[in-house]
Amino acid sequence: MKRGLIIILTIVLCSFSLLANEHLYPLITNVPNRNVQSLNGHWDYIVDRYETGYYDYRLKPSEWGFFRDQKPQNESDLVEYSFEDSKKMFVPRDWNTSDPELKYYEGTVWFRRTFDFNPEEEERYFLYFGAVNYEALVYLNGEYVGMHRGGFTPFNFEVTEHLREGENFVVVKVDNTRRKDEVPTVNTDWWNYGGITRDVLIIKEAATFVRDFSISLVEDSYNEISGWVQLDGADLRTKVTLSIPELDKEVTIAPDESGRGSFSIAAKPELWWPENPRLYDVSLVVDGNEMHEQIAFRQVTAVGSQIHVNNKPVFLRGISIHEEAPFRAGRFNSPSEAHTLLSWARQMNCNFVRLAHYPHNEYMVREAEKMGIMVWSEIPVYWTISFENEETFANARNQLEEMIVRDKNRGAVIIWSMANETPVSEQRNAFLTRLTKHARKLDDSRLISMAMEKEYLDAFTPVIKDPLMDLVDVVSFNTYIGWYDGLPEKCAKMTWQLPDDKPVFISEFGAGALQGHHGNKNQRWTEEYQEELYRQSVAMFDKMKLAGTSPWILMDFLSPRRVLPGIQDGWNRKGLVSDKGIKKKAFFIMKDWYEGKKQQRRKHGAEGMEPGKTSGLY
Ligand code: GCB
Repeated sequence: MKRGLIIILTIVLCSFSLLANEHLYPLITNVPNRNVQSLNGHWDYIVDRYETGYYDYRLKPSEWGFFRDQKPQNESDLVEYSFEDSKKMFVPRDWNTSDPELKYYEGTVWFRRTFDFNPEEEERYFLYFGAVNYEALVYLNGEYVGMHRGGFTPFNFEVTEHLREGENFVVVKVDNTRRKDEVPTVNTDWWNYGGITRDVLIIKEAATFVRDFSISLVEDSYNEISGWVQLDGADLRTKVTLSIPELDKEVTIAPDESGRGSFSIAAKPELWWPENPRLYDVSLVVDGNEMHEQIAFRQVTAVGSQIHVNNKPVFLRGISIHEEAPFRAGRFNSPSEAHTLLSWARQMNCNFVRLAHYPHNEYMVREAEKMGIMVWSEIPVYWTISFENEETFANARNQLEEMIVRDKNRGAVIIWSMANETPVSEQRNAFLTRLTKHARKLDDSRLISMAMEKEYLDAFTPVIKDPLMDLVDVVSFNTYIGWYDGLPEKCAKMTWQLPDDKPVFISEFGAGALQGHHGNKNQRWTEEYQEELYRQSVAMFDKMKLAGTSPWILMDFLSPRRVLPGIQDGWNRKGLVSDKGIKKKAFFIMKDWYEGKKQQRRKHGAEGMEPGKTSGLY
């Protein structure tokens, strides 16, 4: 009886989790360098508060949903919606900042776009979304294509059979309702921006093509490059030619019957460093079709209490960043906006960014790599996720996979982070242990971390006691001494007890200040308070053995938790730069402290320098 129940439960669970994501095609990577037709632009949209476009009046999924994009054929026809006559929104964009009526909206919006297409025989086509927050149901020419959950990672479907000559239409039902068991859960400190927030593309590929590949230096080696290719399509044994012209290397890869082939090349590439972000062009040719990618070769390891990049200790001069656009509210959606944010980080003397609290736009990671900025990338396992729920785990694992699959070739990414400020419990420990093991299985060439919390042994002795410290490569924690925990002067009294067998990283600290609001150093919300907090914090850090810091946060960001009138008005004010792009006083404390760190490293033999090189200012 009991056994029967377990079997039934398992079947129910399995079928339920299958529903979480449907008909997804294995993720195609290196999308910015592929042959694509963009579907970005103006889309028609219908705000559907009651999901009338999905359910019938018996609350059953309707055959006549909005995905059909019906139009009355004559004056007697009854059709109670019209994409044509609805409002238009530029995609990619969050709806909250593109339509004032939708600023606080959480629910369903239907998007439609028509486009002309000429499918070529023999070619294959994939509909690709950079990200949709949160749930996307996708239809092409009136037919259901598939669904995806998770607001910050890419997904794609094969649509070769759905596309037709001439006019086509794609409809996406987007739902950003927060739900307890999702990832993230209902409670966050950021805006729940809904919509098609990243690029929409049709990828065109030959019958057989390289769907994914990996290339990097062999662990511990500086003179061997290795990796694999994954073919997709009709002839999985087709040979692939991989070349790196600047190294004068070429190798022919013979995939097995599953399309997987590995390679190894003796080569000594110039290394990627923050001060010299060297990228190599790599070309992959299958059946005469060529694809390019730009690759950073480097090593990253944890050695005792230090983080080493290319065998030299580095101090991570970081800053935390949300994916919000400079000079306007909302998600950013262009490389130039990513560049502006990263330029501010650069001006602060950063060599590292913590991309919080979810995988950012691929533009951001690629831009950081080009600029020589190292990256921490994380998934939204944030605060009080449903750790006991197996489906929540499957969802988090899927988001982790999509993040790693997309960015595994980005040498700039040196840390995968599993979670942020999650409350210790047996279920949480088990959840994060499984997730971490999975991450290592997917990619054991990077460091693993998660932002933990401190405890106090006594009034002035903070300590990290998280049981998962043993699991991670870098022990990271957030601390708000001087803001949520006393006044800035409290920092001077602290005697930290930190592990010394692993690198220790402060993943957050900070204070709120309204730019332009001035007062004395103990007056909350003034630039002077924030400045004092930073002054006291860096003095405290000077007494600690740290591998780096990433203050919270580069720029003010929207959050519904932040309601104080006249000060917050919906903004988390811990930015070092205001929402208008103006630097606050504390920015310069951090800039100077990081400048000092740079100089120190320079004196003690430049960090991260290639053997034989002498200049090393980064
Ligand atoms: C934290 C969270 C971050 C919040 C920040 C704050 O510890 O990790 O997401 O925004 O504090 O401002 O309170």
